[in-house]
Amino acid sequence: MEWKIIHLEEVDSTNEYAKKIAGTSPEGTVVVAKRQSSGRGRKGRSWASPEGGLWMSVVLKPGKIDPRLAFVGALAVVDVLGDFGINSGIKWPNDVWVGGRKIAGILVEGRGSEYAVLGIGLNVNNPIPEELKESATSMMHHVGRGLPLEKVLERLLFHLGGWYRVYLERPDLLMAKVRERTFILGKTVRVVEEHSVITGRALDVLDDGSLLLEVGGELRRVIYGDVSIRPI
Ligand code: BT5
Repeated sequence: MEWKIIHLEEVDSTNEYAKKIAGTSPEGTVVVAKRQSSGRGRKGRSWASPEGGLWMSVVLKPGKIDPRLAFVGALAVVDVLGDFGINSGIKWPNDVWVGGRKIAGILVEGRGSEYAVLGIGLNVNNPIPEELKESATSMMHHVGRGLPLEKVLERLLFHLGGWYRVYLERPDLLMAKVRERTFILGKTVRVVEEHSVITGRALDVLDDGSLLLEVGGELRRVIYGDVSIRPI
């Protein structure tokens, strides 16, 4: 993949910026900002984005938007962390965790068949806000020193390109890797939906990206996007 990188000092959200230019920009356009003034998670949640982290969004044109694109980002993050000696796992559907804490989040947005924007927030050298100290961590914390952001970005794009190709050509292999990296499988989890909470054992990630749960002896399929999962 040919990457074309747009570096910004500050922006509201790299996903918002990328969506604005996606229609007229080629696949592989990357928007990176030093700071986001209103970084976003799913469902309007906010994403803390002080200077020192890697906040970026990539314009992709795979033909249709598919929630499994989030796994392309998550697998690439797991690989980058591996390059820096950090062991991590995917917390379905869109987080990467290290040692019980969230180090990265993925946000996929898009417009039908036109484009997809794959946003990745990865805590690198940035401070973790006080209210997230119990639940979030950074690469610097695990490596014991600050890391060159440019190098982290370069490795991330390298892995993203690789996993994106696997997604396009062999989605079955992508999903096999996701299963291997998903650390909640076999564990009891709490699934928090908008109006309900269910507790069950996570059995599998299915080929369409949904999570298969066993709840009181019955199988339940949980679709990506509507839930957050808490290990218990
Ligand atoms: C996510 O949402 O995890 C997706 C985050 C995507 C962020 C990237 S940064 C570049 C691009 N531009 C954007 O505006 N967004 C993308 P969700 O699963 O909804 O998780 C959000 C929750 O994570 C928040 O409610 C906090 O609890 C927690 N959180 C916020 N900031 C965090 C941080 N820096 N590190 C770890 N956890 C954080």
